[in-house]
Amino acid sequence: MFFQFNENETLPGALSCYHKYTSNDLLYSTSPIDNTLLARVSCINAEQYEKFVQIAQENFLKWRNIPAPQRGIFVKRFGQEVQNKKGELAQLITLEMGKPIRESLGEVQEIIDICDFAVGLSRQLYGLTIQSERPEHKMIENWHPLGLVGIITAFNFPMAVWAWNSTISWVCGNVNIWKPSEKTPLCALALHKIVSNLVREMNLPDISFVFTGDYKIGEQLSLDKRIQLISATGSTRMGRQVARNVASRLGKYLLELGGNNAIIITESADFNLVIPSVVFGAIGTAGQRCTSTRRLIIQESIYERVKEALVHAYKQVKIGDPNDEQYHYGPLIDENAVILYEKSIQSAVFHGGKLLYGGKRIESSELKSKNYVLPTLIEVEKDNPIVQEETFAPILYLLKYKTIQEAIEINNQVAQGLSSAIMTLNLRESELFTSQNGSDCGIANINIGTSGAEIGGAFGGEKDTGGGRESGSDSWKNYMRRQTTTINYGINLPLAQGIKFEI
Ligand code: UN1
Repeated sequence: MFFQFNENETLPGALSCYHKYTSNDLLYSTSPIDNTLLARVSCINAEQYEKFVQIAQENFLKWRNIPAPQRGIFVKRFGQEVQNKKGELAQLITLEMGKPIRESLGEVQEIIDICDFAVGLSRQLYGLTIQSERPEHKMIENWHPLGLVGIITAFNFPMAVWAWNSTISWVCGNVNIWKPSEKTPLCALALHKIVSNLVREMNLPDISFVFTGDYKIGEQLSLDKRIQLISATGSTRMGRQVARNVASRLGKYLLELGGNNAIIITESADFNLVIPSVVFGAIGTAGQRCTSTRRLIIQESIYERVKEALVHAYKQVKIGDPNDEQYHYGPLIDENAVILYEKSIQSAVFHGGKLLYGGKRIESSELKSKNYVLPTLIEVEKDNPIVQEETFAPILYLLKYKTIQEAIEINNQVAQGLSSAIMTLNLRESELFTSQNGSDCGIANINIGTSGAEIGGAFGGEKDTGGGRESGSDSWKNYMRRQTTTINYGINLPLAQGIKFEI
């Protein structure tokens, strides 16, 4: 495989190298499929941190002077390299993170897609021209690169989320420092190797750095004044800390945090769409997407029918080695995730929830680790406290509603505000759901589920989800600074607001 790392090899621009056995601070990358140790990866130390931030600053001065469309050519080449290695990159995601191979291929496809998007953007970083109130004056808006951008990512999308940020940030003229999840450092190093080879080949400065380590590296980046923007994806707890740190130095941040996503199933819902959307949303990636469906809000007249259809569908779900395409999902990321799954189920039941399906870890000699769990359906009342929690596992809570207003209220009653959906053929319901009186989430879908967003839209959500928008639409504006210029092309100096000043 192309992503083999040699002992003590240092990648250009990276601080990470693969040590077989060392006593330094190490990350242990293990496969959740069978708990084998894949690699020990060294964490960066203080000296390396300093050295590489300084190099990044110097390289930014060169990179920002390369015209944006030429920066786009680099991103285009990067996308092509990723396309050439699509299968191997997907295998690495499945190996290190455990998601089904088809989903890993989808994740790599997201990288290729965002590269295309960023290349197009590299010729479209438009500012406005604005009418001046003064004679012989005009106003224009310029967008300039920010500088250094810190990208903190989670284990569940160990490649694509970095790519949403990095590719757009590159065409905007920034140099990126990536702090990947400590659970998936190899995914980061594999992509970094592609970037490093390419910058060498294209004779460009190093514009990408990987800082491996635990949360302390993220903390250091968020407190570092030299990093103009921190884009962080992960838990709300982590996001709050990053926001506090970055705000204390008045830096910029972009947060994409937890979701607690619901689908409203109305009386008019098309059943052929309902079951596949719900099942993919709830068990895809073993329920470890931030867009995973966690709650179903079902109209009471069709409640029993939906419940029965779901129990029937859940019985068909196959769990096993994620490399084997016959399985719908593989292991959870680690033992800790299984414990959280078990605790959430216990809590749901303790507070009156009724377990309809699943609810336990799978004990089977065919599975090579104990990280595999059954998909779980639990009937709950809307005041069950567990409904407020985001558990990264395939647990789906079923709730009942009477009126569409009540359904929207339940949708919005959680702290998070990432994704939401309604299944309806009724125009009034779908329009209400997507109106200012409807869903309070960043994503509000009609007749599709909550997960699997395309890269072309702005991705992110409100409230505890952090308020940031990444990926498509005009998210690029987060990665640049705006400058307003007023130009006087006349021989007089009229002041704005008609103020008179004579000397
Ligand atoms: C995430 O889980 O952090 O919309 C990102 C989706 C994917 C991205 C999820 N395109 O489900």
